[in-house]
Amino acid sequence: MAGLFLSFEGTEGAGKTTQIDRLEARLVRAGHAVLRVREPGGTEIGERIRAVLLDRGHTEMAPWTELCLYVASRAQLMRERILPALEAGAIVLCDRFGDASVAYQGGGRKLGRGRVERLNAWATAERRPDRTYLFDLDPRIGLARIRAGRGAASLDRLESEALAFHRSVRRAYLALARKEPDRILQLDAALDPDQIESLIVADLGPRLPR
Ligand code: Z5A
Repeated sequence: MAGLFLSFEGTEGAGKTTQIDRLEARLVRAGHAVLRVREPGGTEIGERIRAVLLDRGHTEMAPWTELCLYVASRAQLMRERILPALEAGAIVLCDRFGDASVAYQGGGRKLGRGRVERLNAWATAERRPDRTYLFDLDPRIGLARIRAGRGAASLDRLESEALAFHRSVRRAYLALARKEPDRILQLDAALDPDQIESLIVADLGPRLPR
């Protein structure tokens, strides 16, 4: 399939949105067709699922319910927006994708990597990102960045989990990066934003459509 599918992953406050903003602007300036989406969400149905998932009042949500909702949002996003954009030759910038379910639900909620990966394959028509940028950061630093930016009262349901949960998520992401070094580029998210941008641009250059 034509097009280029890029995903951006990592724990909270690691700087994904900051870098996607910069990359999107750079690619559009260079004349590329770009689709930018986020997970959960990115479609009308997905944004409604997102509201259910991140609602701090939903403390009773079972881990399997949580996983199925993330995967449902992904299935919709894939069919409605990502696959058509790739078929049209666009560069897709996706703020989180299937690896997030492996890390958060497989690792953080302890549902197991293999089962989450099988669900992901089914929901995404087995189309995986061509390249994934993993922003690795001590969760204490990431959560402090979010509190400084938004205030502690605005943390969503997942962000409000205990530090041990966020550490499990980080370990699961690092295990994925070790397992798939050809797809996943691990970045030190404690670096300065300009340095991180340079690393991404250098890596992406040879992969861009001419
Ligand atoms: N989730 C899941 O459990 N399972 C799944 O399958 C999927 C998701 C797909 C979605 O939240 C939640 O759903 C997420 C995972 C879970 N939850 N948690 N917890 P979201 O979409 O609302 O948020 P997010 O994806 O976690 O993004 P974020 O936390 O808002 O952070 P970010 O995009 O990585 O960072 P940022 O907004 O670019 O930067 C945060 C702050 O740090 C900001 O003030 C920046 O100015 C600053 N910043 C950025 N870069 C730097 C550097 N390099 N140095 C210093 N400061 C920086």
